[in-house]
Order: sequence, then structure tokens, then C-alpha cells
Amino acid sequence: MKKLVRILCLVLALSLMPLAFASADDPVTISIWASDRENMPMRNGLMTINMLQDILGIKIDVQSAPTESLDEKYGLLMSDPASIPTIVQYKANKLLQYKEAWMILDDYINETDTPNLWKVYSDPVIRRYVSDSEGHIRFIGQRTAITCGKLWFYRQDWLDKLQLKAPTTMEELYETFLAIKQGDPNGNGEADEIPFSVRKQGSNNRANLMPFVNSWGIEETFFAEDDVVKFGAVDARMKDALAWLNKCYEAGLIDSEYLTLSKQDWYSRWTNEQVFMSYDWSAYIDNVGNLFKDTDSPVHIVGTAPMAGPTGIAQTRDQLQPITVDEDWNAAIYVGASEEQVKAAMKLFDYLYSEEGMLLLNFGVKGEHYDVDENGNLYYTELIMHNPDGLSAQDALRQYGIQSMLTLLQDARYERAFVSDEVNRTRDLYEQEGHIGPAFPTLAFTDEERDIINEKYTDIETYVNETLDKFIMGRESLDGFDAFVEQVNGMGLPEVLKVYQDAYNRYMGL
Ligand SMILES: [Ca+2]
Repeated sequence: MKKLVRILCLVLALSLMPLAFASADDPVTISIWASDRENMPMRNGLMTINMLQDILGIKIDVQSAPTESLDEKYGLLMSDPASIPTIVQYKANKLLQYKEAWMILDDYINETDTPNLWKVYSDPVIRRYVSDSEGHIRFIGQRTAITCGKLWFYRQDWLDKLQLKAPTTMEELYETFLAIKQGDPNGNGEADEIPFSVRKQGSNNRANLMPFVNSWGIEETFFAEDDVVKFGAVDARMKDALAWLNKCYEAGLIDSEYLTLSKQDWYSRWTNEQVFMSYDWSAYIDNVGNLFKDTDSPVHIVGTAPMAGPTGIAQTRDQLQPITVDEDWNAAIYVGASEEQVKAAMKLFDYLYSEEGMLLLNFGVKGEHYDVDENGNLYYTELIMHNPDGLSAQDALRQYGIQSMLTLLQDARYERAFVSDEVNRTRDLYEQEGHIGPAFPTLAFTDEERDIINEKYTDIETYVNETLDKFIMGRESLDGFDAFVEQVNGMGLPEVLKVYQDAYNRYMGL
């Protein structure tokens, strides 16, 4: 009994202490739900997370969500309001599906309190990317430094060996693929070359194959042409593009496993001297080249501009937008967060957008992970570029949480310092010579519009996904293309397009 009284007295004493005491000594805790990838960790204990806590005087608790079935995990999280942390980082459209769950940030982003965010989001074009259908800012975006993300690259040494000219059109590319297939550039006497091989990527496994259709002036799904929203899969031009893909597939010029190939298996095809060309993130020009580092292969990987289609269009459209809305880095603040937590979260975001924050998250600590040369250029130290534990430069950075999931603002200097001259040359070529086509914006829908999309488009998407692969692989003849279009229209595509058009008009202010 005596003991209980003592405890009660202690509790009473604590409760009578002034509140200021608690806030001065106990930092605010903010929790962050975020995608945690094996090669891109977002976890408690990362160097960057620890440093941010010290610098900002807040406590950060990362709730790591391994990327396997991330959509389901996100759905579960959102179905239980008690479990939603201060900050949720995810794709823009997924965040906007639950827009009422997020604080409206319009007033929190201003010149006085968050000057670094203000610099970016006072621009109405940038603001659009992070706004809901009523124009309210609902999250902070992943700002991209360089818009050329993915590109085509091939083995120049094989072109040289077979005395082939660099192809510049889709038809020439087909001829080049054939010559590679028949010319035995790896010299083993077998036609085992795979002229075009890609690894499966993301939720759409075709993602590294389909950008070829951009040369026909279309995209796989939604795109706008003269401000009219269209659906690429049912466009007449898609039939021609699919005919090209099917022609290549049937002749064994495109990897028959393009839907399922893992990164490791794709790498093996390269080191087995089978692959001529691919399409992937620009850094893969270097990653693939590095696979041959300790071999005597004469491999010489170079980037190439997109091939021109029938009307001369030589573009890729799946490039990075100023805010990469379809990646997992966009951050929203839960409406259930306390005022103190909201302030701490905004302080964190503003810091991530500052010069100092950019350097920490893109480069790490000066003298340790990076340094500055006499011309003021930043470069990574040996610890990163030639990591003593044998890690790639990217993995070396990411083990510290540098360039990891909390990076809300990428730095062009990072992008340039990290890659070879060949990658920089190719990216410049894409950006400066008009090879990056218009990207379709991520639109914000009203609840009613979203209902129509959920009701109609989910089935359309599944059907189109399956059928496009059947056409490419020749399991279904392209003679059936018109019937396919009719089927998709019957499933409600016109209603979905109307919704997209309305949302697009709002977005563009038309
Ligand atoms: Ca061969």
C-alpha cells in the first residue's frame, strides 16, 4: 500500500511539472511510413536519419515497409487510422486516393517558415503536381534534377565488328537486330545472341520494352495530343507498333522472357555475351559496363538516341517529370498529427529542400563521402567510388541512407558526379536534341471520377495488359486488333476517357 501511495505521489508530482519542461527536453517524435527496398533502405539507424535527428532536434521513427506487395500494405495502413504515422511516403496517385487523410499544406508553405519549399512550390506549374482536384497542396513531392531517366544503349563493339552502321530508324533497327542475330558477333558459332533484352521492372513488366511505341507518337495508356486525351493501346498507330514488336519477337530478336527476366538473369545474359541492346535507367550504361570490368571482353557500351518511327518521331516519353509523382518518395502529413508534429514534419521537409539538406541526402558528409575540387565541382570519395567492401557506388551511398527513400530533392550535381562521361553525353543528347516527348501528367480526380475509374478501368487495364503481350508474342493475331478495340470500348473506355479529359482540362486550366 505504501508503495502504491509513493507511485501516486510521483505521478502527481510529474503531472504538476510545467509543460515547457517536457517540450524542451523531449524532442517531438515524428513517425514516417516509407517503402524500404533491399537496394534502397529506409530504416531506423541509417546515418542520414541519425544526422537529421541531431540537426533538427526531432526524433524520427521510421516504419519500414518492405516493397513486396507494397500496395496491399498501404491499403492496410490506410484502413486503420490508429496506425497511420505522422508522415506517409508513397506514390502521388495513391496518396490522393485518400486525400482527406492528409493535411492541406497551402498555408504551411510560405516564405517565412519554409523558405526552401516556397522557392519550389510558389511556381504554379510545380504546384500542380502536388495538388488535389481542388488545387490544395496535399503532399511534398520528389523533385527531380534531370528529366532524362531512361535511355537505350547498345554494344558499339558489335556494330564495329560486323561493320554495321548505327541504326537511326525503327526499320533500320530491325535490320540491325537481324544482322546481330545472324552475324555471330560473340564468335561462338551459334545464333545465341539476343539482340534486345530487358529486365522486368516495376508493376508493369513490359515497362522497358514498350517505350519503342513512343516512336509511333503514342504511349501505352493515356496520353494527350493537342490537348485531347487518348488511350494508346487502342490507337490505330498501336497496331503498327505491335506489328513491329511482333515481327522482332517472332524472329527471336526480342528476349522471349522480357516479362519475367530478373535483374540477375539479365546481367547473366550480358556477361554471357548474348545481349546487344537494352533500355533502362541511364546509370545502367555504367552498371552493365562494370559487369565486364575484370574480363577481357572488348565490350563497349554506348547510349543511343531513340529510333525514328514512320513519321520521323524519335522520342521517349516515360521520362522523369519535375516532380516524380509515380515514385514512392512523395510525402504527406496525416491529419491526425499533433500541431507540434506537423511543425516538425514541415521543418524536416524544408531542410530536405535546403542546400545543406540536399548535400547531406545526395552526397553525405564532406571529407567522408564527398569532396569539392579546385573548380568547385563535387565528387565522391574513394569510400564511395571504390568501396573497400566491394559495394557498387550506388550501394555504398545507400547503406548510409544517402540517395535513399527520404531524398525529396535530387541534385543535378549528384546526377552528374555519379555517372560516366558516356551517361552524361547521352542524357545531354536526349535533353538537348528533343528526344524527350511530352509526359502525361498524373491527374487529380474527384471522388465521383475515381468511382468511374475503379468501376471501369480496373478491368480494362487487366484485359489490355494481357492482350498486348499476346499480340507481341503472337499468341493472338493482329488481325484481331479491331475486335480488341471494340471490346475495350464496350468495357467503358469512352466513359473513362471523359473522366480523364475533365481532370486533364482542370489540370491544364483549359
Ligand atoms: Ca553467337
